[in-house]
Amino acid sequence: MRILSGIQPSGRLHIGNYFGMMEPSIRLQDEGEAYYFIADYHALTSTHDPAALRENVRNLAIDFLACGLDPGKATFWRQSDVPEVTELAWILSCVTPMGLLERAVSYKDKVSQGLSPSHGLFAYPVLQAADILIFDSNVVPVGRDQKQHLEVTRDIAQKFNDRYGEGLLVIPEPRIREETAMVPGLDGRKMSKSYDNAIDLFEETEKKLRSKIMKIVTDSTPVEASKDPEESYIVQLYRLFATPDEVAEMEASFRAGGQGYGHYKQQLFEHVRDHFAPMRERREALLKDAAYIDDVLAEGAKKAHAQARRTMDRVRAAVGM
Ligand code: AQP
Repeated sequence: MRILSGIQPSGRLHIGNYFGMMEPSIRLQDEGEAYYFIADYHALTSTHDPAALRENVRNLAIDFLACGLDPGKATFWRQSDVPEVTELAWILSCVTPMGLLERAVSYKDKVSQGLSPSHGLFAYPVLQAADILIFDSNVVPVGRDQKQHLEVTRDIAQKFNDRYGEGLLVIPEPRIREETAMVPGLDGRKMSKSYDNAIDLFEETEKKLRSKIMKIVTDSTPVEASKDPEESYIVQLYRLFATPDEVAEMEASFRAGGQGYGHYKQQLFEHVRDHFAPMRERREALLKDAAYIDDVLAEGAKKAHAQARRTMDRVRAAVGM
């Protein structure tokens, strides 16, 4: 089984990225051949400062390694080190119906958030399809926001196979875990950099982390009154970090009343801090080892490149090149 996933170097990572993509990818690296990449071509749709892009790539590599990505098990590279994906994206563009892309909600979302409506942003799902298909990927671990893009990838692969030959491209399956499919942000919408509602994976200080968590939106139920845990973003986030017993205890305490939301936020803060403490420590060490990061990405690029070339030989021959 080949597992593939990518993540954009478009700024600081948040715990939605972690639970939606990074943590499942890290777990899956023991279950098959894992291929994970830093999607810097994709980031060009939103990051236009070259120095910032370089820095984001490096920081993302450090953060992913600190969280447990093991380059001994997984191939880990920078997307632009395998430029063949852009060639495949063009070839796939020629079998992609416009209607398929016009229906993509993510393009409309991003434009409504203020991103410039470039052709790159519109064609983003085709490049994403190329990323996945060039590595003959079987399984793609993602958050729920990527479900439609995965469907687009499957449609494009099928259209290519219908035109040029059954079985030429492997049709991938998304892997979306219900419990972490949509991590809520401070305001209950999907946690996202663009909504300014994110808790960073590595907030600069404990104080900053705590003050972020204290900003989680709550209602005005009085301290002594019973509260509905199902309606609380604090509980939704707590479920990601606490044991089932701890969650049951918090839920019971919500229903019983007698505690203010600040009390529960403090509990959540302690869990988040402790969960990421060992990773934070590894990150400090990695920050001092630039050569190691360069080596990991160079080694990963070599392996990914070899695989991409094999697929491209097959694809070029199939289309008549
Ligand atoms: N809130 C989330 N819950 C679960 N999964 C999430 N992902 C992102 N947010 C959540 C997953 O993270 C992976 C990387 O996605 P990306 O590189 O495309 O980043 P993104 O989705 O663009 O992240 P943001 O913060 O939402 O960025 P902006 O604001 O720029 O759009 C994907 O697997 C995604 O599902």
